[in-house]
Amino acid sequence: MKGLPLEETRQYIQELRKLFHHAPSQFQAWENALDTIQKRLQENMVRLAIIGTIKSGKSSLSNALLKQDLLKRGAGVLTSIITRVRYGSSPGASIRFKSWPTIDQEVQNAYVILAQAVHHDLDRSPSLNKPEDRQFLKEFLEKHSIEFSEQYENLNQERILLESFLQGYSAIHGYLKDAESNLFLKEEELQRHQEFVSQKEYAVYMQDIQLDLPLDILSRLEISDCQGSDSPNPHHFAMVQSYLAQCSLVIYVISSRTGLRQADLVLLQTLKQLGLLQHTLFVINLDFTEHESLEDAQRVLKQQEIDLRQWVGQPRIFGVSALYQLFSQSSSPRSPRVESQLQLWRMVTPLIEYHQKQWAQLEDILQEYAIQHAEEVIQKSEASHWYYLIQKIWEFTESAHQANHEDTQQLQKLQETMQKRNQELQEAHQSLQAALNGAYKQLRQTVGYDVNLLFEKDSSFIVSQLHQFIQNYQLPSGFSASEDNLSMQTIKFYKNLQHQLLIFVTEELNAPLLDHLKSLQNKYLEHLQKICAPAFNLLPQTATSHSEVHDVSPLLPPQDEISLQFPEVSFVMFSSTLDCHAREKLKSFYLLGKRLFQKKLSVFQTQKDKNAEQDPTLMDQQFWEELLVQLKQDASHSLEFDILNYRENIKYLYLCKGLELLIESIIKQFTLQMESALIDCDNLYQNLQDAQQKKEDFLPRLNELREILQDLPTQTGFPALLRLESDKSTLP
Ligand SMILES: Nc1nc2c(ncn2[C@@H]2O[C@H](COP(=O)(O)OP(=O)(O)OP(=O)(O)O)[C@@H](O)[C@H]2O)c(=O)[nH]1
Ligand SMILES: [Mg+2]
Repeated sequence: MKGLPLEETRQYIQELRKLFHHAPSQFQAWENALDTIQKRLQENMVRLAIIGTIKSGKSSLSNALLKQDLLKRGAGVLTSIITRVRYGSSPGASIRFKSWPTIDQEVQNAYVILAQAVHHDLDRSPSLNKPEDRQFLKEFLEKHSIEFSEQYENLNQERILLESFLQGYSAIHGYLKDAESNLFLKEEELQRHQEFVSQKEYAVYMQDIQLDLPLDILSRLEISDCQGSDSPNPHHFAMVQSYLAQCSLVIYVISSRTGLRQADLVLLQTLKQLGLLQHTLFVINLDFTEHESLEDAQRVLKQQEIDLRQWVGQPRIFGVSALYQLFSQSSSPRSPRVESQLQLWRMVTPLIEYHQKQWAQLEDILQEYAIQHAEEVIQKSEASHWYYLIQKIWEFTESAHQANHEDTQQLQKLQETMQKRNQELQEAHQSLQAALNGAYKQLRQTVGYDVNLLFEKDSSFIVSQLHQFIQNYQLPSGFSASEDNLSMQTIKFYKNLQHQLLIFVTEELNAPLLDHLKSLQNKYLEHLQKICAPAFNLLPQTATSHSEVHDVSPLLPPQDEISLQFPEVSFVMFSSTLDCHAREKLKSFYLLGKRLFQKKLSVFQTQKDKNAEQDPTLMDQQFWEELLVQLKQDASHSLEFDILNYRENIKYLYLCKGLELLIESIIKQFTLQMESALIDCDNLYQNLQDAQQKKEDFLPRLNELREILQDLPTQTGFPALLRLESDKSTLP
């Protein structure tokens, strides 16, 4: 990572290792500590989400920032996933596949909807991994292909999904496991990731994708190209929302052709609810062919500014052409088509100069934001971890140097001090573990209480809004009371209700829920921070006993708090939970509908016979209204079950799981710091004895290394390390 000289530190440890053959565990401990710092810096990246509606130019803009045409442009709606791009020392892609249980759930949900429409075997739960079930699905789709394409157009989504799963099976199944799994593509295969994104028979199997590139811009930023927020599938938007919840910076792409549209309002609302509007840069993607003059483009930009002002006081707006930037600055060779497009633009458009200025500003502001954030993070914790490590290495080299000069009495004193310190640290480790165990037990209860409150029937905004939604739900038009189409009507009802509910939940509830969970996480983090602080503060203190023996540089003052981050636990959105158990739900809707239908139909018939003069359409309407009341009751009941299920998942699979991982990582961090602080006395002396025999080589090299280490901290603004007093005489 840039910022701290971590690579130099690693090389330094390796050099030192060559000199001391007998202390492998000591060096391993330092290397582990370095790895952790590196990993934590990586996790503390500025996450930049590139969002906007479909085809606004998000992928073109991401590519322009990366200076290469790498991410699939015009990826299409069906295959929407998020592509994360991170720093990596060599280029590569990691494709994450869904787990078998997730795939089977999707297959079964799609199957049951199709099967119900054509009165097929509803009790079957086909599993894609079984050859006989694949054959069964294949025959099922073939048998009803005409019905599906001619009569049941509204079931297209399910049909295409099943077909894609079947088509992609032979190529993909080797990668799949019971848990999510990864496929890594190395440098020369990198472009292949586009196949996975753009071909729906592969894309249906994918969870998400991460690219690693050795680019400067990524040293502080993780860039994510998100799918269009207005995809007809509400789950796509839910994925964007859950990614946004982890982001600290957003680029919002708006096409100059369309400006802000209805679909943008929902996205803006989400940004507002997640508190991200102040951290959003708006890019108006200028289509050069649309604007004849600079004035025209500026007029469009002005209008966008007026519209956006309703959302954010001073929107930061940039008018650029993502495609021009990409084509003109791409590091890869240009195709003849791209070359002629560029030439044409250069001849006809009056916007190039304006674009260039705006682009430069956009890049500057991104840099500035990333550096500022990185500094905040570094200052907050990692720099002090690194400095602490450096001081430990320094103490080791100084002790080795000293031991080489001093008499046995001094050596013994040094050894005793080190042993005492080792013991103190072991004790601190034990008490930290005990304190965290206790805290975890208590926090589990708090989580239970907090989450129950969030979903409590009478007080929760979530539950009350959901019930309100069901109450206000209206049947879609086109229902009629005849028994022969009951099955299709039930599906229609189920699909419509489910779809409306999904949209409602993603648009109205997901964002406030995420925001609420974030504040719960922060509350737990603060609590744990207080618990850990004493043990972590002990780390620098234990060293003071050593500085009493030798005048080494003063260590960092104790920190009031250590910086903790809630770990990345995969979060299931409420909207996804609603899609589970489609088979059971649909069946129960169907049975309920059938039962009511038969009962009502006979009542209806007798009433109709008795009141021959009453308007039949009115009675028909009355029948559906009564049926609707019953169906709503059933839907409410099933929703309550979903809420309960989701509530428990949030508690145990998300928050408690996160806390468990967090506590694990705190202990690990402490252990690592402790291990890097422990000086392996026995090995040190064995090393020194060894070195005595080849003194001529050893001492000069050790002195060289001490020189290098002494100044390493000054690169980051820390003071140089202080030499041992007694050393002065031995220096030339
Ligand atoms: N003419 C023209 N085409 C553009 C412009 N910007 C992007 N495109 C093209 O429009 C198509 C969609 O652009 P993308 O960058 O893929 O847009 P997106 O927002 O990522 O689209 P989705 O991911 O499908 O939502 C691609 O074929 C681009 O090459 C532009 O300013 N002018
Ligand atoms: Mg795209």
